[in-house]
Amino acid sequence: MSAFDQLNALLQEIKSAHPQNAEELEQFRIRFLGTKNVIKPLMGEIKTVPNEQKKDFGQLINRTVSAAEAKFNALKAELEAAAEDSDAQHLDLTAPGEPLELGSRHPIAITMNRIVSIFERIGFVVADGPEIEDDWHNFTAMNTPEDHPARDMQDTFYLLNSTEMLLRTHTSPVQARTMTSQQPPIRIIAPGRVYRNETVSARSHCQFHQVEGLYIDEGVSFADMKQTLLYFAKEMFGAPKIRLRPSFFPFTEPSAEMDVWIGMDNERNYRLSKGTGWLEIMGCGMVDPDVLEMCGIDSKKYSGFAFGMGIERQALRLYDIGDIRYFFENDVRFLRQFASAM
Ligand code: 2U9
Repeated sequence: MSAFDQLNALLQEIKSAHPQNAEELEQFRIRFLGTKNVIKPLMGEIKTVPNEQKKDFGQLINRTVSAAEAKFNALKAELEAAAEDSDAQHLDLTAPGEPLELGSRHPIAITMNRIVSIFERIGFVVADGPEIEDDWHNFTAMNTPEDHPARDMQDTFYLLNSTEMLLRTHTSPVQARTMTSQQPPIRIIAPGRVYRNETVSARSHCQFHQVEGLYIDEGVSFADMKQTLLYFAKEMFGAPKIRLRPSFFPFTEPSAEMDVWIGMDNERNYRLSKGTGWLEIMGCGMVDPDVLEMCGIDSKKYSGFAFGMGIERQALRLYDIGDIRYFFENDVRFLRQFASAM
């Protein structure tokens, strides 16, 4: 048989081949495409072919090799698709699922949610507002004088040297926005992140969280505030009693600091209360009539109380954490410890 005929026979064989499985496909590959394939020896035969047929012979070689490659690739794809199909048919829908990595709530969120839900139970609704505020809502409406140190560039983050726009220093502008957009009764709780230009240390940070509350209606009194805060102290800390000490804030008059009784019958409470049994929790007071008027509320008809507390400080105590910076590092070895606290 001439080299021509042998090649043509191989080409026919390639075209009609149909391996049924991976093993037969491998046999096909070895025979036609392997290092010792059957086409190779015929390539050497080109020297025995008459000159005028050399070109045709070369082309036939190329066609045979190409046909082998094309057939191999097509059959390989076919077998792989069939294997996938049969995998799908063997899908065991009753097999146990892959376990999912569960995240956990951040300790600040847990603490904030606890505080918020205690006030929600007595009719407060959550309000929120922008973290980038204007000077009016953050300071002017809150009765903060022009020369108050909080307004200083040293203490507050202003945007691009603007004197108008800043990162809110408390959540109070949320209450100012509510008062300018609706009339009493107003009973809101404003949780959120606030910013102050402070050196970061174990005790302070340039960002932290607050929950503030505001209640305005006809005839709201200091006694209403005391009773509301006592309810909160009982729910949050299981405290039997509270104590109010005189204080000062530009936006409330009179103003007070609230302490809760945690006692000192164990070492931890003795240490937390510095040997007094009292733990300082929040500031509070009757909303200054000037603040009401500035936000469009008639101070002769309405009165109200407000309070505010820092969340980090509560969470540090609640979980006995020694350094505020842990809250913002997002180290999972720290965060994982609150997985069951919700
Ligand atoms: C309006 C009127 C009054 C919110 C209040 C405090 C007292 C207070 C601080 C505690 C430590 C914030 O976390 S802290 O830095 N806050 O002591 N906040 S009364 O008074 C308001 C708010 C809004 C319209």
